[in-house]
Amino acid sequence: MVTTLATTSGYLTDRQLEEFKRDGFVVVRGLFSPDEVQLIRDTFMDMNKNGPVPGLSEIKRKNVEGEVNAYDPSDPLSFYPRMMHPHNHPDKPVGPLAMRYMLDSRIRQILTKLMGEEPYAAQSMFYFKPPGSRGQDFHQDNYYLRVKPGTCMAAWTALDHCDEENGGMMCVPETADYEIQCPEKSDPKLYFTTEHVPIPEGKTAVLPILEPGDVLFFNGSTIHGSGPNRSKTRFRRSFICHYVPQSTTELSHHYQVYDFNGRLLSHIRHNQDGGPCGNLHQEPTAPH
Ligand SMILES: O=C(O)CCC(=O)C(=O)O
Repeated sequence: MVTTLATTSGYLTDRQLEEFKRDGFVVVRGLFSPDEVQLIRDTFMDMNKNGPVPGLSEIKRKNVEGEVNAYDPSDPLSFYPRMMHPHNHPDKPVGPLAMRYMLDSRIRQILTKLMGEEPYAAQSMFYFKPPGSRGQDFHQDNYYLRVKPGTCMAAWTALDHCDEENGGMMCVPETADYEIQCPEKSDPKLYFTTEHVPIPEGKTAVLPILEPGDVLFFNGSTIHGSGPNRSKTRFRRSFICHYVPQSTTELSHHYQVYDFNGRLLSHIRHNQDGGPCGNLHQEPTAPH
C-alpha cells in the first residue's frame, strides 16, 4: 500500500488546503504562541477594564430616535461589547497591536495559499464573549463585506479554549459556494445580532474544539455562527480579522483596505450595501 504524506509548505499542509477547498474552512493549530495569545488577551482586557471604550466598543445602535444604547444593563455584553476595527486606534495600546496581528506574515502566507492570490486586510474585531453572553447566529460574512468579484475570508483566532459550552464557533461544511442568502431574523434572547441564515437541508454544523493560538479560516459564503456562552466562569475571547483578495474591485463602504505593508489603499470602489459584521437588534434584550 502506498501512503501519501501531506507535504508541508509554510504554515499550511497540502492536506489542509484540500480540506479548505472541500469544506470552506480549516483550522491551523498553534499559529500564535502562548506568549502572543497572552499579550493580545491582556491588552484588550486592560483596555476594557473600566468597561466599554467610546468610539471603539460597539455600545450604540441607530434607531428612529437616533443613537441609543445597544445593550440592556443586565446583559454581560453591556460591559463587554465587541470592539470594532481596533487597528484604527493608533492612540490606544490595542491599536498598534491589532494592526500588527491583522497584518501578520503567517496569516498572509496562509491566506495567499487559501485564496490563490495576495490578500488585503479589511477589518479587525475583538470579541470578549464573557460567561452568560449571547452568541452570533448563523450568517455569511460576504452579506456584510459585499466583496466583488469573489468573496472575503476570515481569520478567527481563539484566545481561550473554545467548546460548545462557552459558545465556540461552528461552520457548516460545503457551503462555501452557496449564494449569499437574504437572512431571516434571529432570536434576540440567544443572539446579539439580527441575521439568521438557516442551515441547508442535509447539512450539519460542526464545532471544532479550539485551543488558544489556533486560527480558524473560512470563506465569506461559508455559513457559520456561535451559540451563547453557557459557562459560568469561562470567557470565549477571540481576535477576528476579515480579508479580501487583491483582485477585489468593489466592497461595502463600511470597510477600508490595507495591504500587508500597512498602506491604506483607495483604488477599490465602495458600494453602499453591506454593514458591520452583524447588525444589532433594535431593542436591547436581556439574554435568557
Ligand atoms: O465569534 C463569534 O462568535 C462570531 C464571529 C463571526 O461570526 C464573524 O466574525 O464573522
